[in-house]
Amino acid sequence: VEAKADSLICDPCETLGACFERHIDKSLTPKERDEQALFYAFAMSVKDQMLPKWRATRQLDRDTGNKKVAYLSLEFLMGRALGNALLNLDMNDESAQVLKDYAVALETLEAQEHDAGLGNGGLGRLAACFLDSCASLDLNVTGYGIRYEYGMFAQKLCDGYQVERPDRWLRDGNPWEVRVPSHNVTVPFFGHTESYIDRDGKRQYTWVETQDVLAVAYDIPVPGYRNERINTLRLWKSEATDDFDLEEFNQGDYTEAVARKNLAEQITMVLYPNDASENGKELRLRQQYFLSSASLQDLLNTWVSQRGPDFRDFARQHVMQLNDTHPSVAIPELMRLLMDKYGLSWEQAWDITSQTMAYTNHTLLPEALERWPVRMFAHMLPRLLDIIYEINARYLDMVAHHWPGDGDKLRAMSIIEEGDEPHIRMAYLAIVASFSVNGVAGLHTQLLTSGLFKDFYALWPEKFNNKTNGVTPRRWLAQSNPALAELLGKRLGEGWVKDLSRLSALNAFTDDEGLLKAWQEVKHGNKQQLAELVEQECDVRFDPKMMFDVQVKRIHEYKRQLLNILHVIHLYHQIQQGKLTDITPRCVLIGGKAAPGYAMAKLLIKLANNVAHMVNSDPLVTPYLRFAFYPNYNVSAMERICPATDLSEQISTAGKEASGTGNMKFMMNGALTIGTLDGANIEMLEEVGEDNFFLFGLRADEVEALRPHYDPLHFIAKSQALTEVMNLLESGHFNLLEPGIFDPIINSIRCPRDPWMTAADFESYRLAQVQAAKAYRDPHHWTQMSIRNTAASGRFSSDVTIGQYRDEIWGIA
Ligand code: DL6
Repeated sequence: VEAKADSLICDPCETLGACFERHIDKSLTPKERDEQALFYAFAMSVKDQMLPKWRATRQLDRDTGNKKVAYLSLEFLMGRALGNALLNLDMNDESAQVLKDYAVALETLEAQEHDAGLGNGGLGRLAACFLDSCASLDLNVTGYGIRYEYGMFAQKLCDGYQVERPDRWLRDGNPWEVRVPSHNVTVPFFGHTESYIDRDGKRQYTWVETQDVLAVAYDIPVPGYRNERINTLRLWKSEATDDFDLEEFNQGDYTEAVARKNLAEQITMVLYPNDASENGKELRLRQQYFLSSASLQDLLNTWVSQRGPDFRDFARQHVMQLNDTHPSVAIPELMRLLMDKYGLSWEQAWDITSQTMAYTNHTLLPEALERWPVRMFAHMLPRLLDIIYEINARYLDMVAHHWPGDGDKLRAMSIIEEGDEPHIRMAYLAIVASFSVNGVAGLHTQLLTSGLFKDFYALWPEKFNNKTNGVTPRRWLAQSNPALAELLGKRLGEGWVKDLSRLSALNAFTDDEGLLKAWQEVKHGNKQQLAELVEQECDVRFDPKMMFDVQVKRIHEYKRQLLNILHVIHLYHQIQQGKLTDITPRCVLIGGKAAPGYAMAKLLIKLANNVAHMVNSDPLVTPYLRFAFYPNYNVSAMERICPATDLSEQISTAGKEASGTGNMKFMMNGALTIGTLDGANIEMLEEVGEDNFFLFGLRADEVEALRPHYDPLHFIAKSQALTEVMNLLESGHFNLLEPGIFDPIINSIRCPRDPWMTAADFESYRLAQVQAAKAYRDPHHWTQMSIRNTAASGRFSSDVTIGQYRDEIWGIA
């Protein structure tokens, strides 16, 4: 959708109502005024209301010339924008008033908005929470990302199997974006490098005969919470350049020109739907370079337009935060631009690059650590490969100095991994060139510095730091749980939205019967709403009187949805056997998407659905147990799910989940966690105390110690419950019409090389579940624990995390 020039020149004094009327009159005939069209017009009006402040923010940042941060990320999982904008801008009441005249409810319009699903899961959603916190803390931070035409796929279930459908989220237009052609840049690909001697006798390099792609900027406003700041999320769209077309046309090669145009446009066509696994595809590298180059050119162009081509102050004024290694090709690209375009020497360019780049690691899983074939770089980004080789050569000199005569160390630490097919290790490149490297939770950072990046830590201990993740309390409490927000407001005043540590004041009221009752009523109301949604989406009836036990996140073996399903099978079996002591009626909900090529994850979805079918169709079982798989789990679904959850499942194999952020959303909304000592669970447990958390399972060091002699059969034999579960699963009870389909799952549990050690943790998990069930039977005590969880969640506001990035990495005011 092209920027509507007229919306840009709206009268700054125009009210929301007048603005809405203008949009409706201008663009809609009375017949066209359906809910979708009204949403569009309304969102345009809200955006119009933001324009003066947005402009003023840009002006202020230009005038003050303060240091600025570019948050580079291949993913921004923004979800819907309307509710969040109205909350932050304090326009809810005004909106309701305006919409009264049109006889349409605000919620109805909000429901029309397509989720901006420009991310896979935790990493992309973290970027979105960070943008909200940066704006709310009044920080000059711009998000740079890709405007994918197709976001995260829509998940359908067909006979219990996941089926992927394209997500054309831009189908009805995007009212929030403004196309900004003045920021267009071109990004080169392919071609080759040439060198020449310049007038000063110095050797210079150029990258020639490139195929250039146009990067077009689309800006999205990011309003701070009740302040004057509106930051920008700048998303790049790839288009064919005009020159490129013309040249081909002139040669009369029409079809070739059109085909090339398609190639250019392909770059930003689709988000890769792989969470925590290597993508490895050429198009993915093109996306990474496209984002990195366009964003850096944009920053350099802005600098040069304000300061001229003098870069002596540039490093003092900029930080590029790399959200994982996905945009790490920005490192050689910044070197290239500074040297080849602006004539800086290697040393000058390196000083700037290594003082401005900061890298966040989000995973320890080896398959998620990016390595690109040298061959692919040589073909697609030849000039960048030269630069990477040079960075590596200089850096290896330093390694050789530190570990003299140690060839193995050189090989192990080299940015280039040797072999039949040499690869570039992007994490190593990112560490070498960054002034800061951070993990996303205490344990994760500790495992990075003692394991994966141990040698680098020995070389540069000062680079490494931890920044435990957080989530924004605006979206994840104030907006998604209005009933609880109101209750908190009554008890604590409104200040908690900006300063979540104020929630700790709740601890003083855990014996206040009035609060306990109100807390229970809020949860019950939220559960009623979720029950309606589950019935609508899953055709399963959830009873709000039962415990809501929820695990929603990407489907991955390390997250161990399997452990949860095995526990459901155990409960089902117990109930069928009439062993009803210790049974607390519960509704179990699992939701999440599997990467389309991840067969085991997809099979887990099928297993969950088949087990759910058996559970829900047995009238002896359903009074005690119901089980549903929630299809197409996304940000908007989570907004409905987390306020209604009693028990949050955070059950990954210890040492595998870098942090988790869903765990924090549930905690904020008063769910109790059943979890392992993994990721940020550890810090959550520290905050809330063992009495308010259901802890189980091996610790990370125990997992590693057990690995060499892991014997799942021993754990199965030792646990009567697990033996029975395995027998039932192996009998084909859940797949009578499809014999053998679950064999890969069964074999994985029985396999001594099972990296996730499901069998090892089952019994401890089951016992923790018994504790949770027992605790739930005492509503008074459960509610106290629930309040303590919310009270202890202040540390997990992304405002706290961003405050630490600001002070300890970015050094901005
Ligand atoms: O840091 C955000 C989020 C963490 O909370 C999750 O624990 C972690 O699994 C996730 N990592 C990824 C990996 N992608 N890559 N690379 O999404 O990051």
